[in-house]
Amino acid sequence: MKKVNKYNYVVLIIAWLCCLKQGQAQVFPGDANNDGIINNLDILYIGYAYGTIGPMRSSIDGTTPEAITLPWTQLFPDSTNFIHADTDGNGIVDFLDFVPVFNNYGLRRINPSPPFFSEGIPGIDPSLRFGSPVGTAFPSEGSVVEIPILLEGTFGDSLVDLNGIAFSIEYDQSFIKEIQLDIADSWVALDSAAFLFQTPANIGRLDAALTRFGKNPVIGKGQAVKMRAVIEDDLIGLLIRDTAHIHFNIKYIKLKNSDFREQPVAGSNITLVIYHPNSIVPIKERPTDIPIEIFPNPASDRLQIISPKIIQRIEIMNALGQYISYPNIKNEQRVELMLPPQLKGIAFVKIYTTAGFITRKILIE
Ligand SMILES: [Ca+2]
Ligand SMILES: [Ca+2]
Repeated sequence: MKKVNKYNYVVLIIAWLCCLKQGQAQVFPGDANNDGIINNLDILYIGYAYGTIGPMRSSIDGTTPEAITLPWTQLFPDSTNFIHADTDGNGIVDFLDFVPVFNNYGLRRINPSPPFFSEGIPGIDPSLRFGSPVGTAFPSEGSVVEIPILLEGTFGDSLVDLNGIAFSIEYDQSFIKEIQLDIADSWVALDSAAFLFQTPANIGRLDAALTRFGKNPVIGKGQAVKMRAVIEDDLIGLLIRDTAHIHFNIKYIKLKNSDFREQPVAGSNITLVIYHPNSIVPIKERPTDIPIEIFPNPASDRLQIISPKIIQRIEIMNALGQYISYPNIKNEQRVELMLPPQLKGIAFVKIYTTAGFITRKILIE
């Protein structure tokens, strides 16, 4: 992100202070929802108004607040005037209007109206949740771990109506070099009519917004974005124990539906286990056909696993792709697992051994 240079920043602050008395009758470049704070929520408003045209403003430098002399005729459903979405003042809401949000990110005018986040209720509202990590089974220094972030209706089986969604990911930054999102396989962006905004994630938090271009909602479920986390290059000095647990949380979610009304969405969290490079037993990331016994099948609350080779790690995935990991299994050939009570129906068990891995389908009653 481009930094505002010191001089511009001072001019901007002075200009904002001068304009305080005018209150609502100002356009603060980048504050597309006119709440006094420039952040990822503004992207949703620019997205919704995308392609709209209206009166130009007099000066269009993208930094200085300007008095509204000629408001636009279009209003957002919350009564905000579309003029705020034309952040650069050139008379059309388009791609360039995202730029002042990047440049002025985090600035506030005096007496902002901080947003209220109505938290979604798991099992009732749609959810924005982490799926199964993809990548090495034992993340260590320099590893790249990809984790899909799924946006789906209640219990993953209903669809979500969306024009845009903003959210933040908070994470423990001690062992993470960077995290980044992409929309390559996103159901929101299948037709390429969507834009992903993200702040650089280097302070334990990433703010993101995914918006459609214009009033152009989509209905669907599944992967909304993919998170890519890169682990620090040198863990030797950082990790005291064999492993560390890194927590990622999805918070501050605001979803706007086809009417640009707010839909509460439940957030989620995930814990990633990373390994000290000296603690990793070489793992064979290839399938094997060694005779591993898994019983009983159907199972109820526990599962026995007996392997002729040493078991290094076990992962269980339910039919919805939700993932449970038992990473701390080491040097055992016989393992008894307690199954979580909420895990019912078809599940997949992946067992990593020193000879390679196997995947088996089981039924949990
Ligand atoms: Ca704002
Ligand atoms: Ca514009």
